[in-house]
Amino acid sequence: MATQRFGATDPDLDRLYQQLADRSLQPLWELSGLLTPEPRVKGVPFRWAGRELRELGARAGDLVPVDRGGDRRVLACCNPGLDGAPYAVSTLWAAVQYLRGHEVAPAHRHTPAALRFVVEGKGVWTLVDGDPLHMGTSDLVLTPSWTFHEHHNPGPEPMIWMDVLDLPVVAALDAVFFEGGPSADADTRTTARSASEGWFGGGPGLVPADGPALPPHRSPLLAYRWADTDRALDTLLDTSGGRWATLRYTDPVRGGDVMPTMRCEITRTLAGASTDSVRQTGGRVLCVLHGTGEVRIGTEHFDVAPGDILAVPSWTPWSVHAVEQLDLFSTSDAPVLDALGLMRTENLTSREAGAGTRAADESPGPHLHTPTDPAGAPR
Ligand code: GTQ
Ligand code: FE2
Repeated sequence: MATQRFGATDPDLDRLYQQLADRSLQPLWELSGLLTPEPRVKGVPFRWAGRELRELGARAGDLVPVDRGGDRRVLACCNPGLDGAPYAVSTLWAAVQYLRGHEVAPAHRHTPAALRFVVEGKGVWTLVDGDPLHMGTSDLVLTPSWTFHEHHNPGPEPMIWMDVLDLPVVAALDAVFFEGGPSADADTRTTARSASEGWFGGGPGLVPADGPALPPHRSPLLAYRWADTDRALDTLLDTSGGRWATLRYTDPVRGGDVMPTMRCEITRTLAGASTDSVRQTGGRVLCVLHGTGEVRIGTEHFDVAPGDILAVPSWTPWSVHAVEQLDLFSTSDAPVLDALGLMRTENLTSREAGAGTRAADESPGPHLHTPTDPAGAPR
């Protein structure tokens, strides 16, 4: 595509504009929309209904073999504001993957990192560099950048789950690499406990004194089990006395985010309670795990049910209003913004209410500050 040619009534200036365009140059003074007062966000608040994702996933299971296109039977959530790009928000891929009974999605690896979150069903094993990780109901399973992964469904029942990848970020950096790999032997794919959990999933605050070398850029623990998450949420709510609480999934040894590009959190909101309305820079994808209620994103209000996937674009306020107790899994690109000093957060509820006037029963859960948060950033 040729460089845009600007026009001017002054013939000398017009000639300059022609010369600039001929040399692939543009005058900044004619350009607009670059340094905007606030982020100009193209992605829109959106919800993909869990019921439809299940139906369409199953339909794809009937019609499409697993090997067509990227070795995976995946339906990508495409934000309608993103000009057809297959991304849920500008920085995150979100999708559902459907694997029929006795199917195998073959081994491959790529520089974009992935995570799997299981809303319902169980029985698939994901092998990550050969380590078999069971995908149980409500579990979080990681496949970090450049790790080989393959999905095996040895049982008769189909299974569907959500994938989130940092693909848009890696693609924007022109750093996408992909290669196929050999699939593992059948007898190594269904062990009860992965090596990753054997080493690093021993228990709260317990890590091996002489364990294997830590991978430099991500958590050595690759599966986060629902029994632990559920118990931790109850304990946190009980301790804080709040009506909602958020847990962050972390590297059990170093305490940071599970992967360098994606932050995983889960928010439990008690029946009848509402979370604060907050916004932050960077995109977020939500997945409803349990319960019903309303998720508000910008000016949109979505009545949600388990399996729903929602897009929260950058700098867009969002909040949860639980009818039944509501568990909401969340992935954001916050580690990227933190690392680059670009994270800004704003709590619109406490700003409206003024400091100290918030009702006691609406007090938020404890805030987890990351060490890289700039001290001066609004929160
Ligand atoms: O399961 O390996 O949703 O490679 C997109 C790309 C899932 C996967 C996706 C992938 C995978
Ligand atoms: Fe993959």
